[in-house]
Amino acid sequence: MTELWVDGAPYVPPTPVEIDVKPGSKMNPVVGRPEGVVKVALLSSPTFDPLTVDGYTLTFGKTGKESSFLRCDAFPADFNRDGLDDLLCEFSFGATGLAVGDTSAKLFGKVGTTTIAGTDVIDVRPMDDEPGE
Ligand SMILES: [Ca+2]
Ligand SMILES: [Ca+2]
Repeated sequence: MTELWVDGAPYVPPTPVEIDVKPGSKMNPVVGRPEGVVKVALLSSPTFDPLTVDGYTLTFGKTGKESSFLRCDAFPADFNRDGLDDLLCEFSFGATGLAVGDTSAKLFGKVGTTTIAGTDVIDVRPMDDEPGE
């Protein structure tokens, strides 16, 4: 069996986690304003507690590797009403590499030595087009 090595360590594929760009919105319209903020909820599952993620390892954007992290809420909330508390984090749109016409966004982060990965749809709108929900 061939082992893939990355940066001197065996490659372990990221653990998929569920994320929700703009909780409460399905199409996730985001105005492409450089100073804008994109809210992304990290959704809990029986095997994933977002509070165990080190916020400063979170990257989010077109490829998921963009250093756009701003902050996470201090208090978790249950955004998808499944009884498990989720964590809302904020990212700087200008650093996401996302542009008008992009339809998906990715997120990576670390829990200890485990890499997590999530993706969601996004609808990047021109700056003169205020989005509906
Ligand atoms: Ca959403
Ligand atoms: Ca939840």
